[in-house]
Amino acid sequence: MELSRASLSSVPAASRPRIAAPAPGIVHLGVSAFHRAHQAVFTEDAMAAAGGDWGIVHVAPRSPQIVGAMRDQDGLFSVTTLGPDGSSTRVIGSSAGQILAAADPDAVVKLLADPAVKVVTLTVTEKGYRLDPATGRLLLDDELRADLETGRSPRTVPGLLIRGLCARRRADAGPIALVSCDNLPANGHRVRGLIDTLAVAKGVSEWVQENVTCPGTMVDRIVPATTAATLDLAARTLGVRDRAAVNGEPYSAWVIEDAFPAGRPAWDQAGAVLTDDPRPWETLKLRSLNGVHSAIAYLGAVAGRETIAAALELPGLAGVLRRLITEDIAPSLVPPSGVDTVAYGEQVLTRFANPAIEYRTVQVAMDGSQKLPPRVLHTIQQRREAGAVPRWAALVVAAWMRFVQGVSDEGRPLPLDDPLADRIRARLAAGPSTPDGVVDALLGLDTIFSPDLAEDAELRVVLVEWLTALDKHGVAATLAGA
Ligand code: CS2
Repeated sequence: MELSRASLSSVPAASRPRIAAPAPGIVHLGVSAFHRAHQAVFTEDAMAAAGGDWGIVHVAPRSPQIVGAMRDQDGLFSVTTLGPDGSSTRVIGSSAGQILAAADPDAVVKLLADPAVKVVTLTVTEKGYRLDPATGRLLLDDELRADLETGRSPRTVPGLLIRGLCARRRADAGPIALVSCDNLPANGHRVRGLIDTLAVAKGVSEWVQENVTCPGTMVDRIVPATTAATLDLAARTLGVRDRAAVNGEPYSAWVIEDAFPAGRPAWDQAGAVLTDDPRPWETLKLRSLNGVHSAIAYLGAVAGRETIAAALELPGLAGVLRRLITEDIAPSLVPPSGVDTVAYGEQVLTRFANPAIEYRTVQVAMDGSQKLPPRVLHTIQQRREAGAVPRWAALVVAAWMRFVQGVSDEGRPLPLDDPLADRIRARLAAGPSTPDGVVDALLGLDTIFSPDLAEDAELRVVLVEWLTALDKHGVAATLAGA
């Protein structure tokens, strides 16, 4: 039997949704596994605690499978929490509709102009915003230009948003909050910059200034991609098949800037922290969690380790990561008051070691061109401005430079899944394959490395040293000798 409203009576009572089918109040763009295990759960819990019409209309930009699965299941899906000593599964009922934007972009535009919709949340990954990773400025490429300048249905996320806002203005549907739930630095500010630029292009700046807010957020839960094992475990626990099942770690956190002009769910009653400035949390999390995750991913993938937890067992790696956190990351930031960066880093390492979470190193390694700046390069930049040489953060960059060459220490191919893959390959092919040649070729990618970093001779020396060690001795011996 398949999961659906009709089959819910066969699901164990403790796993059933905590709310009845809600009326829509939120549009969510990007129906990722992470979203389903994070904002969808917080929103269900908020409605269970305090009511409100905050059902989520799920909009997938271009993934027919998830829209099909959720439609077949009346919007229901399950989240399995995987602890080191056992798991629990619950069905989430906060979805109030599902749309495939690629098939029906006008339906999305119409929805954004509906006065019942008061909040838009987004998990479209770093690259979905079309921002230059080094500067945060909007990249007006041909596709986005066509969304802005022609009457065709929008194909990009920024195009959908601005078209929806223009329709909302015409419909006089009232104010709205656009909430990025992606790991972008100062995500609220970046979305604000993006929307303001588009609003100027469309001549709607005044309305957008008065009616649209872009609250910043820090989002956190480790949610690996769904596999056949995820689906099997959900089916065994629920007694029905769930094609939209996800799994994640027990830890979950959400810090949200409280700037919602038309109201919001009582997320605070579901464990989220509402604040006037989430940025200290964002910086802490991006550099100390995501930066360390990327470090393990590049070193682990090159060393031939499949998962993050398996990579963490590489002799010497945990010690290197502790030095990265203590010597480079902690001095690069001011943590939220009452939080100690080194203690936070220890907690992160414990979370990464959870053996029940099978997060593949190559999944975290993807999109490095987008991830490196906020996760690692901002740490390096800050330390260089303070006159220090952040050796361990430089090792992470060298490991990325080693990874993008596409072959592991054991000679196996490594996937380069990155929006800049062609440029990265072209630069590598144009120069010598020596450590010096590779470092120079990649530092020349100006959408990743700011001029300050690209022209930093002292940093270059450390990168060449690390890359030489990785090339000559491999990851295992480099870590052992570090
Ligand atoms: C990960 C993140 O895939 C990745 O790049 O670093 O998805 C990470 O698991 C989450 O941000 C944790 O909150």
